[in-house]
Order: sequence, then structure tokens, then C-alpha cells
Amino acid sequence: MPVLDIMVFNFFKRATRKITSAAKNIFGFAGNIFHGVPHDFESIEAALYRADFGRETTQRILGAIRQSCKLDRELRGREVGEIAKHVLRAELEGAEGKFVAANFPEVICLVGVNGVGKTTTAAKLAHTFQKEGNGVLLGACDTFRAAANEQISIWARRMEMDIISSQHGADAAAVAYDALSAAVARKKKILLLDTAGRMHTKAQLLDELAKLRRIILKKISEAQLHAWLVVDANNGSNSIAQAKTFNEIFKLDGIIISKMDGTSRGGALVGIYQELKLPIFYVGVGEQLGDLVPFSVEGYTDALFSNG
Ligand SMILES: Nc1nc2c(ncn2[C@@H]2O[C@H](COP(=O)(O)OP(=O)(O)OP(=O)(O)O)[C@@H](O)[C@H]2O)c(=O)[nH]1
Ligand SMILES: [Mg+2]
Repeated sequence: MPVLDIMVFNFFKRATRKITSAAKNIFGFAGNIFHGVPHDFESIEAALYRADFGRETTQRILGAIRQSCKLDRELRGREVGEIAKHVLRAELEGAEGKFVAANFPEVICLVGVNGVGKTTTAAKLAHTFQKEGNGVLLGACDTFRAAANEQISIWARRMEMDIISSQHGADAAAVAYDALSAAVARKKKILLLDTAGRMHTKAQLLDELAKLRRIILKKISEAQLHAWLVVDANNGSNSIAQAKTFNEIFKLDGIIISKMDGTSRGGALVGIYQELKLPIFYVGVGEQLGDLVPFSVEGYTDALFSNG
């Protein structure tokens, strides 16, 4: 075995001994992705691909590990996970979204493809903002899917929160307009609009979104209107292509990654951020109202690479 390989081998032997538990963390996925992985480059590489980091990020992490074994004495003694964390923190610079309700009212419109978790996220966000002391109103702008109104109304009842809705088939932009008028009249600081799931190829539904945006902007400034794309962590790169179309139509300014708990591929978040370069505000980690955590780079990288 060449000298470098022996060094690397010993390095991983030391490193992996320290990695033990794989308990669930705040993001809901099992802990350290290197847990139980043999200490050779191929296995580490496979673990990174399995976690959905994608080619570029995986190669950057591997490169840093190689480098640390070869050159950097300070890094040499550190765990593999520590090195990966170090690389990922650089990759995710600027990814932390912090929402401050500075204006009155603020309108947050949740958009995305079918079934990613928009309605559930609308409810979770409403719950979070309400707990933080804000007046919140919900707008049920998914007038397309038959059961959509009922679904979000159930959440509103549970939270004892006002909701503006209309009947199935109504004009979504008109519902948004009514909801905005109601938010102003009732002095609600934040209006959350749930919208219908749509594919980027369905022109009619995309036009509906463009119209909704135009109508809302008749009443408030661009600074008050936010469009957050909800992305299912399991869909990774599929949602990315679709997001580009959403961006053209609605000018997205944030991302929510849902269903992080249901995936062993926590690395998808990095690819989504690399592609969209939009701040990630929250991560969905379950189906209940409290299952939404503010996105923090430190929390996320710790969750991926630390024990427990
Ligand atoms: N495990 C898990 N499930 C989630 C999460 N968010 C949403 N879900 C589930 O995903 C399913 C779809 O969620 P919805 O909120 O209805 O998704 P949607 O984007 O509104 O769907 P459409 O309106 O049909 O496009 C539901 O069963 C939710 O309970 C999450 O963070 N974790
Ligand atoms: Mg929905």
C-alpha cells in the first residue's frame, strides 16, 4: 500500500472509531451519515452520494479530507465529519433565511409542485408566527383541488385562526385579494397564502400565479410580498428544474424544505441551495404544527455529522 493510502487508512480508522450513535436529531433524520461506514475513500464517497450531496459537493468534501490527510496538520487529527462540516459551512454561506415582519401587512405566498407540503407548511408557519406574537390570517388560494379548502380550514380551526376562503373553482387571485383586504381591515400583520400545487408545464395554472401576484401588488409594495418555494427533500433535483419556472413567474425570495424527517438523504438541501441560491427559511420535519425548525447552517451540519 502506498504511504499516503496507509496514512488515510489510519486516519479513517481513528476517525470512525469516534463516530457512534445514529439517533434522530432536530432535523428528523438519523445522525451521522458516516456512522458504520468503513474507513476508505470509496465507502465515504458512497455515503456522501447516498445522502444526496451530488457530485460537486461530494468531490469537494473528499478533496478536503484528502488534503487534510496530506497537508494540514491541524485538520489531520480531526474527525471526517468535522472536515465535511467545515466544507459544507462554506458551501452554505448565505443560506440562512431570517424572516422579520417589518411591514404591515407582510404577505407570504407558498408555491410549489403537487404534494410537496405547501398546505401543511402554511399551517406550521401560521402557528410559528402566531406563537411569536404576530396576528396571522390564512388565505385558502388553492381553489383547484376539491378537498384543499377543507384541509386548510381544519388546520385553521385547530389553531383558532381566521381564514379567508371561497368555493372550489373560484378565482384564486380574487381570494388572495379578499384575504389581503381582510388582513388590513383586521390588522393582521402576516397573511399566509396557500396555493394550488402545479407543474411547471401547466401554463394555465402558472398564469393563475402570475395574475395573483399582479393583483396583490395593486395593494402592497414588492417589499411586502414574499414567495417561498416549498421543496420536498425527497424530490431534490427534480424540484430544482421546476423552481426555475416558478422563479420566472413569481420572483421567488425564499425556500422551505419539507419532509426532511422522511429522508435519509439530508444532503439534498445543499444541492437545492446551490442551484437556487435563495435563502432557506425553515425546514419541515414532520406532519404536526410544531414540526418546523428555522434553518441554521450550524444546526444542519451538526445534525448531519455529529453523534446523536
Ligand atoms: N413527514 C413529513 N410529512 C410532511 C411534511 N410536510 C408535509 N407532509 C405531508 O405531505 C403530504 C402532502 O402535504 P400537503 O401539505 O397537502 O402538500 P401540498 O403541497 O399542499 O399538496 P397539494 O396542495 O396537493 O399540491 C401530507 O400527508 C402531509 O402531512 C414534513 O415536513 N414531514
Ligand atoms: Mg395543498
